[in-house]
Order: sequence, then structure tokens, then C-alpha cells
Amino acid sequence: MTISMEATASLDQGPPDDAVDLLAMMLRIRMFEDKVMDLFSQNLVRGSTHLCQGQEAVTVGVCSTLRPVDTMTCTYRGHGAVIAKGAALDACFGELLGRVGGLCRGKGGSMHFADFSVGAIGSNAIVGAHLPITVGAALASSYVGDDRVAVSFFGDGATNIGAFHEALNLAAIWKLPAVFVIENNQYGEYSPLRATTPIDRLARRADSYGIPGVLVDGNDVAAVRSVAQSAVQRARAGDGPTLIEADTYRQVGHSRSDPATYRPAGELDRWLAKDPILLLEQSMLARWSEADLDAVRQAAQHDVDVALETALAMPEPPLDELAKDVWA
Ligand SMILES: Cc1ncc(C[n+]2csc(CCOP(=O)(O)OP(=O)(O)O)c2C)c(N)n1
Ligand SMILES: [Mg+2]
Repeated sequence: MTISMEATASLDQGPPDDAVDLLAMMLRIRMFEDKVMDLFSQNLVRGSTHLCQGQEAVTVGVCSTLRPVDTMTCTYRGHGAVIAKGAALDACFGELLGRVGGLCRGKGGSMHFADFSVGAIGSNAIVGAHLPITVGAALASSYVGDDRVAVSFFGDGATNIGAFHEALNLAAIWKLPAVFVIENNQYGEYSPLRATTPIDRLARRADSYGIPGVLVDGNDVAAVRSVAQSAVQRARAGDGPTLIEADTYRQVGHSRSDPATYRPAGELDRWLAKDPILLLEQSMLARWSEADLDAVRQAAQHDVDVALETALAMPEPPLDELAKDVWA
């Protein structure tokens, strides 16, 4: 298999200089998702919701290499990606709660977070459907000749969807500035990867399109960032797309109706032992104290609590909002 780029950094070599910022962002996402579980159990979230606890290092590592003008698309499990790209927490909560101050004025809900002002150009509930959108964004950049990069996050299951293959093929043949990031969380809904996919390393799929395929420990935020940096530089330099497979784990069920009883005994515990936040905190103890880390945790909790209070105080959309910003 062509694993033609490798992580040049990892947490084993010590924490990155901006570890506090990375930790703060990962904690905000984790605490946001934990709060969403509470809100859901209080029946305050309409529809279902798909959470990303355990996968934070992937989106935070990749998005830490992007500028607001670079675009990002993601899945229905996209709260973390949109927050990592820079969306305000209160507007994210507002969207979940259907409030007029939400990211999409409360009309999209959990599966449709988007914030164009930070380059988060769409979450998509149709598996794989956002990959061609990222190809379009990358084509736009190459057409107008700016140096924006288009990134897409999607699941392991999405690599079995036609749109994945079409998107990679087109991006490769036109050498578009795109970065495709597989969040390999080991399951597509209730099926383990091996039950749906005839190969075990999805990065190999890059070979079919003649582009670099990189496997990275998706729970090591420094390693994720390092491969993302190479891929983003490659894209900006006009050398075309990269496929990154970030190996990680979905610590909770697929959606809120899934207790995840199909997981073999011991599997969750093995992955919790390499929780991405735990790994970052452990490496940070070489340079920061436990009290320093606690201050970061408290600040993140404060940010999330204040954002939720702000969102709960947002009004519901007035009736005349109903037909605004939608096509008839
Ligand atoms: C085209 C399409 N087929 C099926 C579904 C139903 N579905 C929703 S999520 C999902 C699993 C996708 O798994 P993966 O791509 O690994 O993403 P994950 O949920 O693990 O993040 C499926 C099959 C869908 N939403 N869209
Ligand atoms: Mg998956």
C-alpha cells in the first residue's frame, strides 16, 4: 500500500507549543457534546443527534492548520468539526435548540450545522454527499486562482459510497486543492468496518486515484496536525489532493437511540485508555502542571455553560421566519 506521507510529529515527542489551545478546543467540543446528551434527554433537541466524543483530535488537529477562508464540509456527526473550524458555541447550541440565534436561524438542527463566516460550508446527513461539494469548493479556488484549501471530514462507511470515489477521482485528475479526511471510528451505524469493507486500511483507497494516502493515529492531535499540515501545503502548492485516514473511536452510540450493545466486551475500555484528551493531557504534564490543566478545563466548562445559557435565552423563530431562506 502507498502510505506516502507520514506524521513527522506526535505526542510521544512531547506536547506542541500551542497545546493549551488544542486542549481548550478539544475540551469545549467534548463538553458541548456531553451537554447535548443532557439536552436530548430533556427532550429539548428535535430529531436525533450524532455525537463525536472520542474523535475530537481529528477535527481539532486538521482545523488547526486551516484559515477561516479555507472551507470545510462534514457529516451529521459534525458538531465538533464546525466548532473546531471556529463557530461560536452559543450559536451552535441555539441551532440545536431551534432558536432564531442559531447558526442557521434554528432551521437546520443538529445535522445541518454551517457557518460560512468561518468556512464551515455545510454538514450533510446523506452519507458521502458533501464530498462533491468539497470538490466544487476546491474547483472554485483553482478557477479563481486563490490559495484556499477545501477539506472534507467523513466516516469510514462513506468510503463505500459512489460519491467518495467520484469526488476523489475528479479532485485527483484536476489536481484540486482538497484534503479528504476519513474519521475511521471503526463503525458505520451498527456494523463494524470488517463487515462492510473488504480492506482494513482505507488509506489504500488513495492508490486508485494516484494520490497520497496517509494513515494516522486519530487520537494523537499532534500527529493528525502534522499530516494535515503536509496535505494542506501540498494542496496550496497546486500538487493536488490527499486522503488521510485517521484511526479513532466513537465512544458513544451511533445516534441517541443506540446503546451500542453490539460492541465486543473490553473494546470501549481499550479505546478510553487512549482517549485523545487524556493523551494530550498526559503529554502536557511534561511542561504544564496539573493545576494549569485544571484551569484550562474550568475555562472550557465556563465557555460551554455560558454559551448554553445564552442560547436558552434566545427566542424561538417568529412565524414569519417560516418561509424565509428556504426554496419553495
Ligand atoms: C446515502 C445514505 N445511505 C445511508 C444512510 C443511513 N446512514 C446514516 S449514518 C450511516 C453510517 C455511516 O457511517 P460512517 O460513514 O462510518 O460515519 P459515522 O456515522 O461512523 O461517523 C448510515 C448508513 C444515509 N444517511 N445516507
Ligand atoms: Mg464510522
